[in-house]
Formats: sequence, C-alpha cells, structure tokens
Amino acid sequence: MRKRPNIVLILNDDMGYSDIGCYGGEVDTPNLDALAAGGLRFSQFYNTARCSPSRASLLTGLHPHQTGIGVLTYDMGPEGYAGNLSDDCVTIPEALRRGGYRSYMSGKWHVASSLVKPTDAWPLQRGFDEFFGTIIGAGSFYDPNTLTRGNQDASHEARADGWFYTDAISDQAADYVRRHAREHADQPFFLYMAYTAPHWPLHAHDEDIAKYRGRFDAGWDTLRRERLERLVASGLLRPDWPLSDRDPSQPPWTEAEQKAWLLRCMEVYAAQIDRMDQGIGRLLDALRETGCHDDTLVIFLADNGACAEDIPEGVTVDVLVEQLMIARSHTRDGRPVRFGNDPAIMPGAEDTYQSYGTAWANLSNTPFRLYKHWIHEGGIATPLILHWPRGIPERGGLRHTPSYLPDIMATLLDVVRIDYPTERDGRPVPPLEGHSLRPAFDADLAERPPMFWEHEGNAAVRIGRWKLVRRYPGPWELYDMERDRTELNDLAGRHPDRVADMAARYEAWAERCGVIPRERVLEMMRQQSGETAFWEKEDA
Ligand SMILES: [Ca+2]
Repeated sequence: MRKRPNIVLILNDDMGYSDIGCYGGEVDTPNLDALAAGGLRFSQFYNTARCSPSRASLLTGLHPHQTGIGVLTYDMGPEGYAGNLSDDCVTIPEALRRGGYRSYMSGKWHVASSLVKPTDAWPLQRGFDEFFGTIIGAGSFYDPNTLTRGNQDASHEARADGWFYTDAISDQAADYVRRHAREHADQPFFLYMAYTAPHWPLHAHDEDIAKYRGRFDAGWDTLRRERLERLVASGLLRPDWPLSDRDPSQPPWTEAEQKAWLLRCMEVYAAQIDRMDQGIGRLLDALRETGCHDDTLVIFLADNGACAEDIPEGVTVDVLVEQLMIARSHTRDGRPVRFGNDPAIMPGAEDTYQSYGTAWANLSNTPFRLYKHWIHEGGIATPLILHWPRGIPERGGLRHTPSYLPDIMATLLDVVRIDYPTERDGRPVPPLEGHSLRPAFDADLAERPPMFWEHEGNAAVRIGRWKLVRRYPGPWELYDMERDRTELNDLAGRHPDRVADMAARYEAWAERCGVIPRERVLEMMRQQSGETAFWEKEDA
C-alpha cells in the first residue's frame, strides 16, 4: 500500500475574509496565492468566531461546547464551561496516530486552562509527538508568555537575537519537516502550524511595515469597494451581493482624524500577514526539498473574522500583564511597554501594544458585516485553501459548498481512510459532527447537512440557502444566502414559520451539544470575576 499523504494544517489568528491576495486583499501573500493557484479556494467556509472555540472544534471535529471550550480557556466552575479540552473527545493527531502518523505542532494552542503547568490538555498529552509554541491565546510577538517546548518552559528561547514569534513558528515547522524526512521517512506526518498573526498586538518588522507605506492611503471606503470588485472578478463572490455599509460607528475616510497613525496601524497589520506568508514559503521549501510537496495536503484557514477590539488607552498593566498574562510590562532590554491605542505612539515595535480598530477590521471583512465574536458573515467567514497536487486534480478551482470547522477532521479521516474512533481511553466519545469535503475535491456538493453555531449567545443555523442568525441579545434574523450573502435584507418578518422551524432546530442542537444559555454564563462570570477583560465589556 502506498504511504498515506502528509497533512499540513495552517491556521492563523483574527484575519478577515478579504485580506490575503487570493481573496481580494492588498497584502502580498505570494505563497498562499500559489497554494490557491495550485489547488482549491472555498468561498463559504466558516469558523466559530473566536480563538479557543475554533481551535477546539478544528482539533476534534466537534462543536466547541462538546469539548469543554464554550467561550475561552477560563474555568467557569462546575456549572459552566471548563475552559479546558475535555478528556472525552479525540483530537486529529490522536485519530491519525492509529494510522501510523507522527504529529508535530508549532504555534498557539489555547485550549488548556492551565497555562504554566503541563496537564492532560496540553499538546503532547493530546496526540502530538513534538510541540513548540504558546499555551496562551495572545501576547507579545517579541517575547510571548507561556513559550513552551514539549512540556517545558522555553521562554529563554525568545532571548535570542532577532527572535520573533511568527518566524519561530515557521522555522520550527520547516525543521520538523526536514527532521521527519531524516528520521521517520517511513511514516506520514501531520503538522499543525498555528500562527498568532495578525492577532493584536500590532507587532512587525520595520522592513515589512515599510513595504506597505502608501498601500492603504486611499482609505477604508475606497479599499472596501476595490476589494469587492476583485472578489467578484475572481468568482469568489457574486456580483449581485452588494457591499454592506461602512460600520455606522466609524467616520468616512475623508473625515477621519489621525490619518498617519491609522495608516500605520493597517500597515503593521498587513506586515504581520506578510511575515506569516514568508514563513509559509519556507515551509513549502522544506516540503519540496524533502520530496513531500506533491503528496502533502496543505490546508490554510483563519480561526475567526477580523477583530474590532480596541485596546483602550489607559488599560491597566495589572490586567494585561498580571491577570491575563497576555503582555510583558517591559521589553527584553528593559524599556517599559506603552499600552493602548494612543495615536501619539506608532505601533510595531516591542515597546508598543495596540490594535488596528473597528474601521480597518471592517475593511478586512469586506464585504461582510460584523467581526470576531459574532456569527454574522464578518465573524465566521474565512478563506479556506486546499492544496494537494497528487489528490486534488483541479488547479485554481473554486468551491461554493458551505462548510465549517468540524468538516476538517471528517475530511482528513476520509482522505487517509482511518475511521473516527468511538472511544478514548475506554470512554465513549461523541460522534463526529463534521462531514467530509473529499467529494468537493472534484466538484461542488449538491447539498450538505445543517450547520449550527453559538458563541456568547450569538448564534446561527444554516440550512441550504437559509441562514437564521442572532446577535445576542437581539432577535433572530433570517437571510437568503443565495440572494443576500452580505446579510442586508432581514426576511424574518416575511417567513415566521421558517424562523420558528429553524429556531426549534437550533434549540434542539444547543441542548444536545451542551450550549449553556448566555444569561447563565453572564451570571457565572459576574459571580466569579472582579475585573472584566476589555474585550468583554461591550458584550452584555
Ligand atoms: Ca482568533
């Protein structure tokens, strides 16, 4: 029997639908574009709107609530989500191990509640043979917290001259590929590369930022129109879907103030993605050098839509550094880090800690509405690129089949012909929730089973062309996604029976999968925590 194909799963963090070149964006991503040109792009692939839930769903083929990761990785107590990957689910590397795979991970984990002490929810205990990366969900790109190798603290590695997290993730992944070829050539491998770019803070190299000087000067209104034109021209989106309005909280570009600072924010964001793409290029070089390129299935996607969270001026160091551990108070050479979106400080360097804000996130998610956290298209629509020269015959193809994260596990197991396990350590695991996209390697599927989402009370059901979606605590909205992908014309009032039917299906799904009603989650959070993280403040 021929050896099973290798699998490289590349995930990035907080990126919009239309930032990369092959999805209509201004960012130079020649390596991702080449993967798209040599494989498939999906126009309607969806994540789960937030870092931890998306990772949990991706890794297990289940819904996040079934894995213990309902919101993030904070333990809510016995009545709430554990915030820790459950023992009663199976990860992709655990499933693949049964087929002789060796598994490697480089990058952000973010599905364990214990950040410093290794537990059963850390990568090596969840099927990976080797791990280098961070356990926590965010941090400095120059000196992240929880940097770990295997089960050991590796924070000293960030002290090396010129160290940068995006590069470290890329180079570690390429090194795994080369070492695997030398030491385990008889086995196939699974490599999970989980970048933190372009999640805030806005950290990037001067030479990458300089490349984008002037690239965004036309401003968000013009650039949103241009992106949509390119998306339509490429065939990813249909010409009859209009651009959503600019976020109503944001001014027209012509009236925006602090333009020099605003442009710098977007230039740094672009540079973060650019740096990731450069690293993906080095990974692809390693695949070519080792003769693996043609028989490796490479998958690229983002964990949630672009992020509109502002890092407030005056955010307390106590919260970021001490409580949340997502920042360092000082640079590696001892200078204080300046926190918050202060237009007097240009972002990018190690002593800054900023985000690019709502208006640019609105551009990143062109042509859709809303952002990370929400289940409207801006929160969950992601690029999905599949590249496998030996297994996918088409080059540069497009697929419009709606699909989402649980489908990845189902697809991989289908591709490598390994059954999904029924138990883990003698205990039963929930049946796989996803459906294989392998038939879509050849052509779009005629139909697919319903899809369901919930995050922080925001929720949706997609059945065929219909999407029922709710922005918590608001009412259900109903959209015809064939006519109105940008969710501009709410048809709930015209189709009350359809709304009632889909809402009932949602409730049945939520009950089955262990979704805790948002009211109860908020009550538990109020009882537990003193200070609320800045990204949760606007939520209730
Ligand atoms: Ca994320």
